[in-house]
Amino acid sequence: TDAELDARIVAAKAALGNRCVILGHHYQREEVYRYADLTGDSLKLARLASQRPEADYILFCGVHFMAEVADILSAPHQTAILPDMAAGCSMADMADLPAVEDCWRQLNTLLDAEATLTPITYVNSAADLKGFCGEHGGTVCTSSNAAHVLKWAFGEREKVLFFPDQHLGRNTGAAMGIGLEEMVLWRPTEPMGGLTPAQIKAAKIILWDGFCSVHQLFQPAHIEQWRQRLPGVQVICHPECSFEVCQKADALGSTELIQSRVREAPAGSQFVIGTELNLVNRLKHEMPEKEIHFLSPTLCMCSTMFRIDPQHLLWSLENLIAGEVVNPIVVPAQQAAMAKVALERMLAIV
Ligand code: CIZ
Ligand code: SF4
Repeated sequence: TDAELDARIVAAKAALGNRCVILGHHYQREEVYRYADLTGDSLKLARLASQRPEADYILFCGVHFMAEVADILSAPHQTAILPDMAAGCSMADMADLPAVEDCWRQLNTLLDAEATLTPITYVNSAADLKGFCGEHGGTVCTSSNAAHVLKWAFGEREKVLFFPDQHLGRNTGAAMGIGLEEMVLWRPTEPMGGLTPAQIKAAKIILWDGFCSVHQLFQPAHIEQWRQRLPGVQVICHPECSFEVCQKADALGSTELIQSRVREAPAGSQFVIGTELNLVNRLKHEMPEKEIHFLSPTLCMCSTMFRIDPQHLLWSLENLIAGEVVNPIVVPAQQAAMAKVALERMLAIV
C-alpha cells in the first residue's frame, strides 16, 4: 500500500542519513518530489549536490542527462544514481555525437568551422556532446542562462551552432534581436542539413532540428483563449515552447524563473503557465491564494520524468542500505573531463 511504501522510504532515508542526498527536479511527480532533500532545475541541483561532500550517493530523481551532469560536477568519491535507467529525454536523444560531428565536418567544407562557429549545447544533451563543445571552444547553456551564453559566443566567433533544441535557440536569438532569417534549421538527415551554401553563410545561428515533445504541444491559440477568458492574466512560457507560442507570452523562463515569478506575485494574481504539468500543479497547491492555470486544455506530461516512481526510489534506497549501488551513472573519464571543460566555461560566463 501507499502507506507501507511511504514508511519504507522514510525508514530507508533515515538509515542512510547524510550519506545519501535525494535530488528532485521540478518536473517530478508529487509522490517522489516530497522525498527530495534538494529541489530545483538540473543545474541548481548539480551545484547543490557538489556542496554536500558528506553524501556519497546522489540519488537523482530526474532524467539521465541530469544525473550525468551531477556525476561530472560532483567530487570523485560521490556516485550519481538514476532510480530508473529508462528515464531519458527524447529531446536529448535527437542529437547524437556522430550526427553532430558529421554536421561539423560538412560545415567545415564551407567555412573554417573552428574559427567561425561556436558549438553550444543545451544542458538537455548527452555528456559526449558537452564534451564535443568543450573540445571545440564551445560551452553548455541552460534555459536560465541561454542569452548570456549566446552573447558570450558572439564575442568569440561570428556564428553559433546550437543543439539539440531549436526552440530555445530561436527564442533566445530572437530576444537578442537576431532576425528569423538569420537563424536556419539544420536537418541532420539531409545533405548539408537541407540548407544552401548561401543560407549557411548568411546565418548567425544554425539550429539543430530538435524539440521537446511535451512543450511542442502548447499552441498560440491556447494563449488567445486564456486571454479572452481572463483579460488581465500573465502568461509565462518555457522557452522550449515554439516561437509562435513564445511571441504571445508575457514572459519566458526556466522552471526556476517560473517558480519565483509566481511566488513573488501578490495574492489574487492570475497566471497561465506553459511548462510541464507537475510543476504547474505543485505551484497551484502551494499557492491557493493565486489563480494558476495550465496553458493547454489537454494534460501534457513528460513520460520519462514520470518513470521515476516511489517504487524505484525505494528500490534504490534499500539497495544502498544492502551495500548495492544500482544504476550508477558513470561518465567515462575522458568524456567527463571534456564535458567539465564546457560546463566550467559556462559557469564562468554566468
Ligand atoms: O534544466 C532543467 O532543469 C530543465 C530541463 C528545465 C528548466 O528550465 O529548468
Ligand atoms: Fe526532455 Fe522535454 Fe521531458 Fe524535459 S520535458 S526531460 S526536455 S522530454
